[in-house]
Amino acid sequence: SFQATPADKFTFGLWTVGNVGRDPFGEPTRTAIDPAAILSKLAELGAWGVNFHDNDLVPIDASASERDAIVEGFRRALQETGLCVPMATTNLFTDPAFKDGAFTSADARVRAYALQKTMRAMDLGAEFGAKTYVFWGGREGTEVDAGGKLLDAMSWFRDSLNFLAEYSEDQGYGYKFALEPKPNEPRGDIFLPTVGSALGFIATLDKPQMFGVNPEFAHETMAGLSFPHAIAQAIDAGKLFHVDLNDQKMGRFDQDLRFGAENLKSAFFTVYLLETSGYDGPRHFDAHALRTEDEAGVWAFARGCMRTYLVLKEKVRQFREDAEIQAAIEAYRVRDAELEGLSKGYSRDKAEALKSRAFDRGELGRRGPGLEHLDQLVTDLLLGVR
Ligand code: 3MF
Ligand code: MG
Ligand code: MG
Ligand code: MG
Repeated sequence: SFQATPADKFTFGLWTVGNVGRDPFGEPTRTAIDPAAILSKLAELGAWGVNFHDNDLVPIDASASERDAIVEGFRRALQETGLCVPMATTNLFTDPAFKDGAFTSADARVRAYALQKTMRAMDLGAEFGAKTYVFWGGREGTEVDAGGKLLDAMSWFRDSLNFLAEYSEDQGYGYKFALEPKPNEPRGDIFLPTVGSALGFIATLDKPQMFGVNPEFAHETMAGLSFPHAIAQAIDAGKLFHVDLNDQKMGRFDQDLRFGAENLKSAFFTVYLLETSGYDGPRHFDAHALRTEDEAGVWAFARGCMRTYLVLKEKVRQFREDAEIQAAIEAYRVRDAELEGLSKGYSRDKAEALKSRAFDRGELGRRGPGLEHLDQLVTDLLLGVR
């Protein structure tokens, strides 16, 4: 029936179903939905949890008593709906103070304020039991490189993340941090633009084991890259700490489309990787209803994200049980125990054996791997005619 249940671990950001349809050229097309109302609808649709930026919940200029009242109300709504808060994050992009970056601002005061705001947001997330803390460096970037901060920006970013990792440990929060790469928008060029860049940067941090990535389908696609390839590399590195599911046409502005709306085959291989790799984290949707939609459209969007995921999960099951598909995959691989032994784990003998081995290059080049056949089987499966 493809009806979501909490066991599916679907989560939405308050900012996603709460999106009011503002864009750079137009005013909001919907009125804001109260967080408590969002929670009860998400629970009714079978979601498991919600995530938020500090200011999705508590306005940036709220007084201490306003904050406490909001937190109390939200806690009640969570109890009533049974939803959890597995992830939290900071809004370091909306306020004009962050217009030229937060952790990578050339203004030391902004960098210090970004640390203060993030520590307070980590406190807020911890109050609700969040265990993953996401860093999307939305304003960490430039349009103008003449300011000469490209190298400084990397060390400022590193210093901030090292500081916040220590803060988490000092407070006993137990956060795992997930860096979310994006190539551009809202900045002309955003630092750490892809999953690969983020993985490279993590290796330079003081406590790299505390850091992983939060890849987003739309972001890798905006960069012209393959999302399944990106998450495969993250999984291989043991760094897939969270995932932002949505969709996107390549080469466009940031669209945040409903999961599966545009690139069904990549969505299928995304679900395949998440479901077969042991990934145990939230299946988080970071997307929003089209600006054309009213509130009914918002809930159709949310239901659609989860439904498509579950349909694709069922397709993954069929894919793995389909004898013809599995035979085509097996036929694609040429196994050779002797050569595989020689190719792995260097020794001088193996090197000599490989160097003196005769290979039939012509034969290697002539072999047809059967990928057209295999890919059509997958197409048939996804089109529902298998
Ligand atoms: C922007 C994004 C962000 C991040 C969020 C952290 C507003 O394109 O994807 O959403 O996902 O800040 O979770
Ligand atoms: Mg995004
Ligand atoms: Mg987006
Ligand atoms: Mg995102």
